Amino acid sequence: MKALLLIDIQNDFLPGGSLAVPECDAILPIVNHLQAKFELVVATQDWHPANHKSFAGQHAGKKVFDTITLNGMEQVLWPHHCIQGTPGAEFAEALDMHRVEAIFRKGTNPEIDSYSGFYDNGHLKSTALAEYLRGKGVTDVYVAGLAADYCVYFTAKDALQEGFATYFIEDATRAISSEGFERAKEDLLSKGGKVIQSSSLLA
Ligand code: VGL
Ligand code: ZN
Repeated sequence: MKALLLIDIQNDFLPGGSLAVPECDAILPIVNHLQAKFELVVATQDWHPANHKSFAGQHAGKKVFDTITLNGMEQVLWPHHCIQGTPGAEFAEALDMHRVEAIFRKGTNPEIDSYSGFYDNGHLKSTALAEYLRGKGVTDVYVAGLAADYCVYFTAKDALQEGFATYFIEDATRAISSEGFERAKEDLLSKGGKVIQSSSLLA
């Protein structure tokens, strides 16, 4: 059974948002069309408290995109984004949510970032997404959404590690950096993931 995971398609990552991913509005019609091809559609939602330690504003003298060590792990510092209950954290207006059966929120612990829909970045706590998918009989996971080089990539990597056949739908995602996009694809391919185009599903 195939599931489509819609990763973090939220206002703050869209044009005009605080952490806008270049050209990402192009994915919206694609992810809306794709949903009809899946028996199960699930979304993730980046959902940070206002004092989240991934925000550059929480660290005196640091700026956006600096890298620090946070609780023993490398952490990129981001602009404020996807703060719980704010418009920036809402799903994109143009995203069709009718068929989304469950929403997995992540990034709620201020002390640790959480790119993957399955685990925080330290793999300390699970969201139970893997158990949810297995409980639904899912064997194949297709990832789309934002951003390709962070949350989509980390979700796909964990999906592979959890034993799901994993497909990264290249044209249904956009990256923060083009180098990051290439690195993500290469790494997923090396781990047994597949990189596909939406046309192969829509045909
Ligand atoms: C994301 C950076 C920080 C993402 C979330 O959804 O890719 N990136 N928080
Ligand atoms: Zn975030």
